[in-house]
Amino acid sequence: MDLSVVIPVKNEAESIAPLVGEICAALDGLVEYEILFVDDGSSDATVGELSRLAAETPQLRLLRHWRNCGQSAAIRTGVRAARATWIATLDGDGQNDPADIPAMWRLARQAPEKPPLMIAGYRRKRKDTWSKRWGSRIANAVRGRLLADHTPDAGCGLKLFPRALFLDLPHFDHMHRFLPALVLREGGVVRSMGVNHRTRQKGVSKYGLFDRLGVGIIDLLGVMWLRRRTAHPGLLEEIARDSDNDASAISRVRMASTLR
Ligand SMILES: Nc1nc2c(ncn2[C@@H]2O[C@H](COP(=O)(O)OP(=O)(O)O)[C@@H](O)[C@H]2O)c(=O)[nH]1
Ligand SMILES: [Mg+2]
Repeated sequence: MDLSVVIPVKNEAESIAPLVGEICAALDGLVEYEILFVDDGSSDATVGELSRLAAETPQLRLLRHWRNCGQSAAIRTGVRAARATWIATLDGDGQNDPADIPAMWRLARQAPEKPPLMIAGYRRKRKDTWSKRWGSRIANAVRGRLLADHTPDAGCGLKLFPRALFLDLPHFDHMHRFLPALVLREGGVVRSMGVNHRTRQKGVSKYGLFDRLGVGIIDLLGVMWLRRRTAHPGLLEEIARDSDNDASAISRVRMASTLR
């Protein structure tokens, strides 16, 4: 399998069916894929709706947290359960456009295997409220300044990356907002790609402007600390025993790669 599309959802019952249709339309015939929804303790009809769709969509899988653990934990659950080498994430409310995934996929396929690449969506024209757009603009500016992640829209839900890369990253609540900085810390590369963004048609936003501010500052300090406390060995050298010629001799194999 090529690609696992991981979608965290909380109370998105009405948005799911159209989103699944769009994902299939974008990926059918292009890649071998699965769609992994991670329900995070929804109290609406999300699980029923997903079960109904799973019966008619063979590539759809449903994972469920029994209690609400947050968007980052749901993404991690999906990535861990994923069967493909590559992961695409997107929001479950339909604001991200699945039609952007093929371009991201093509870019990923052209890139060398090392260093590992994350492609981050960049919502050129955000279709959110004025307060959310400005809140996000300020958060991205502060984040970019303090973390030097060179990513204009770190919070965009649409991203594509190797599964193994994500699983190497430190995990904490709301780490999904810091993925570019964490990937750079791991020796990876991040490229931003302009993507479409749409108005939420159904359901309500789960995040207000101020509810993330306090903990967001603590997260930012935590990621700054993580980035400072990193040591990379650079080239990895494996020293192998050459048993054919002389049991005590060693042959040095220089692997032209980084540790990752
Ligand atoms: N699994 C999980 N998903 C969540 C949670 N909160 C939000 N989401 C999902 O994360 C995505 C983005 O949330 P949304 O409310 O649209 O945020 P906004 O676009 O910033 O207003 C949507 O798919 C939500 O269903 C949560 O606590 N757990
Ligand atoms: Mg949204």
